Amino acid sequence: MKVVITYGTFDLFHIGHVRLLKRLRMLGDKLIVGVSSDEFNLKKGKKSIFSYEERSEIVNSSKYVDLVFPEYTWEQKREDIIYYNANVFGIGSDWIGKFDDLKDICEVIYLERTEGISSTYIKSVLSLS
Ligand code: C2G
Repeated sequence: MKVVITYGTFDLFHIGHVRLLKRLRMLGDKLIVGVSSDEFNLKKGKKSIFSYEERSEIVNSSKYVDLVFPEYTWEQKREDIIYYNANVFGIGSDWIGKFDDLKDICEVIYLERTEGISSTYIKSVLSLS
């Protein structure tokens, strides 16, 4: 059983998120996702529109996702990977190189971001309408 793990805010769930989760799921047999808590979001400098409860329910509704858990800190990844026996850590290419320190306990993969879409872009379009 090959377990893939990833993390993110996943606010205003959009096609970029879907395509990332789909590709990550194809790398293994199970995909587990750490969804950033509202508090951790603020530490990331993000103010999400939807709460952690709503964002995690939306991510969990994806057919590509098997399990969702809260992401509270930058540092919890190593412990999570060990706890969930994850074989692959994957994330979008905007993070390239940032999590190479995890390579001693799992495969680390950066997948191409989907161009032209982001939660920030959606907010900007909505604020203009
Ligand atoms: N993503 C993507 N294409 C986009 C937008 C996002 O592939 N157009 C990917 C990001 O690269 C990330 C995931 O979707 O892998 C979630 O993106 P965000 O919700 O912006 O999360 P982020 O702030 O990158 O959080 O500890 C890691 C952080 O929690 C990652």
